[in-house]
Amino acid sequence: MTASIQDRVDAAIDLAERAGELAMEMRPPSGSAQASLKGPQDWVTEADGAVERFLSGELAAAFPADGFQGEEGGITRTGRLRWIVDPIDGTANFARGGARFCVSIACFDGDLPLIGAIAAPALRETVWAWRGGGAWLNGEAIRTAETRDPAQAIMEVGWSRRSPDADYLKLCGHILAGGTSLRQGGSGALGLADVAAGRLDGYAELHINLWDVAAALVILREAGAIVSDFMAGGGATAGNALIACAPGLADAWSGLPGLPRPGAIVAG
Ligand code: LIP
Repeated sequence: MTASIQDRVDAAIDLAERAGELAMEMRPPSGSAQASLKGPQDWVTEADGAVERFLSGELAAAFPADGFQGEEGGITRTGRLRWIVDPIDGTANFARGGARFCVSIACFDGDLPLIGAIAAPALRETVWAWRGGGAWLNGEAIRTAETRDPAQAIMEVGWSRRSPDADYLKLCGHILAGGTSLRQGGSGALGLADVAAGRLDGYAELHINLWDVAAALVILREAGAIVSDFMAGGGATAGNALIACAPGLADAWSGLPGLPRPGAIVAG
């Protein structure tokens, strides 16, 4: 009997939490980063590789016909249904023993986000969603915030050396000029999950990769967020700029420098 979407939902949640336990066992103590650099301010730890290998093996055993793509190993299997994994999102935090990191697992049908599960073990939280099934935080339904005034909003702007600092500062200046409070937490997946849960009113980044956002895209859709079309223009392979926000702020945050309009609901 072929495995169903529900089987994959159950597996995504279970594996995200089990991978989170593995990450916790391997988390370095608080202090200087115990990691190596893949690029400027782009860290990788032994746990990134170990968690990705764990997830790849478990998913291959459970769903052998599905594809697999991980941040560290790339595309290692192909299939119409494909798993996209960030083994540790928020690696810079994780490498210093911090709590703001997560395991992010997504299942796509081609370029259509179907399932997302994000486990943050140090925060004791798991967020998940599946297309048409709603968005959930530890089993409680979640929705985006009802904020409509930028001067009462909180927005996270993700940062990396993948974009010029001048562009980052220009974007932050525009957001601050509207009276919005800014955050930068080091994990795009957790920032996007916070938008879905109403804890943030928006998340934006000038360049973010598919594995960072893959699980969050369906979670945001099911939670009622307005999200720019990440997959447009080759986002799946080259990454993309992204903004996701509460519906009441989509107009106010349209046209921010370097960002697409947040008017598109997530693909499909
Ligand atoms: C992180 C992304 C985030 C970005 C960070 C970092 P990682 O991914 O989720 O969007 O702002 O600089 O790239 O490297 O922790 O998996």
